[in-house]
Amino acid sequence: MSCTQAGLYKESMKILSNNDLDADILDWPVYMGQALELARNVIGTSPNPRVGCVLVKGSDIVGQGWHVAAGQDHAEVMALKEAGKAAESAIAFVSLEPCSHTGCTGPCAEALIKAKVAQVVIASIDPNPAVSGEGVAKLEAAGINVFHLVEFDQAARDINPGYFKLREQGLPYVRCKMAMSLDGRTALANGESQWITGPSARSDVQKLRAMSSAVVTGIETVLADDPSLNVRLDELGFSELEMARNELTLTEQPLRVILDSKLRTPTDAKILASPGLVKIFTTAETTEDKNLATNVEIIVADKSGQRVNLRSMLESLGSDFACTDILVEAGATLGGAFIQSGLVDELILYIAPKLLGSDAKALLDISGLQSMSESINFDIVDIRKVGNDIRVTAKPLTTSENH
Ligand code: AOF
Ligand code: ZN
Repeated sequence: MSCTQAGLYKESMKILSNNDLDADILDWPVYMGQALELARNVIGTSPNPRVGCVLVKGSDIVGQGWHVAAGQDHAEVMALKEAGKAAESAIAFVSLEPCSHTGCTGPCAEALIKAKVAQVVIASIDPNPAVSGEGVAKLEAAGINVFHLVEFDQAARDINPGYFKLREQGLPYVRCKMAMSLDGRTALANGESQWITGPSARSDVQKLRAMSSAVVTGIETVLADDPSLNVRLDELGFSELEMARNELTLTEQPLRVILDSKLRTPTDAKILASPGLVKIFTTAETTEDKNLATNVEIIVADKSGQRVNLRSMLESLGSDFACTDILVEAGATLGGAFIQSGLVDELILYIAPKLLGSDAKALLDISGLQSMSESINFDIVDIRKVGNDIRVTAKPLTTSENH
């Protein structure tokens, strides 16, 4: 269910479209745009949402804040700390409904009430059931009017696609990254494949990893390429400011996940040796004789044939490990399986300006398509040049959008 649908709102909260804005509040979209921009300051705050807050008094911004990492101050609290006494009678613009619960930190709705802000303007309702609508209710019960700038709703949700999808559908948001030559090939027939793309594209992939809660790969990739799949700070290409803002996010590696039905991961694989937690999903009957390090956990997964059931593996990453954003970095077989099962939300394709020829391996193993009407169709949402390569971001069309 979309959070803009009825049911979650308290009756008194005002839903404002840009066309409804009176002359004295015509600048509200500007401030909300700034709150959203602050939310984007940090690459990821998994499992928490990225949130930004701007406190405005008259035409002055008296405080700004954003959530830095789980366990740290929420955006509103950072902004209130900056504003101090000036927060009194200010308007708070927040990209997400202020929270009403005590989690790792106290309720932002109460902090705003205590600071005596005049009004609160939000871009989206928090889908967290511990909050959803309650933050608004708390503020209104204290006599603070809450407005929802509805035109910002989608943009606010797009800042945290995994956070919203996990709460609303029980599944994390899945990005599938692949790299290929201009003729759609990934590796020579002898398996030689590394470094199809240039250094800028590889640094871009580091950012994708840094914004993910987990990086998922298959045993075939582990055996063929022996990747680490970790975030390497020197390859991120961040400025000093970006480094400082992301310090806390970057201290933790994303979870690395190997789908390994027969439990063939070598004990000396690089992915196991680099810092961070590794989860191996398997369907093997016995897991006892594997002598793995303490950072590695073997999980006996639901089966789909002889393989790990991808949907229930994703559900488990969401519910057991609070993963909101998944990056699949796999080969043709697992990549194809993810796409064919409709579990990919975004395909991120790097295209290197080279031809590998028809003996080289194809991008994806997708078989069984009999006619054009069975093709898997996408909407291209972004194309850009990254170094000498091209990056295409595409979202699969649903069946109804296809026809
Ligand atoms: C806000 N502002 O900046 C964020 C919010 O464990 P905690 O205390 O950090 O709470 C996490 C929950 O708080 C998260 O699931 C979401 O509901 C909300 N996040 N809320 O008012 C913020 N990051
Ligand atoms: Zn909060």
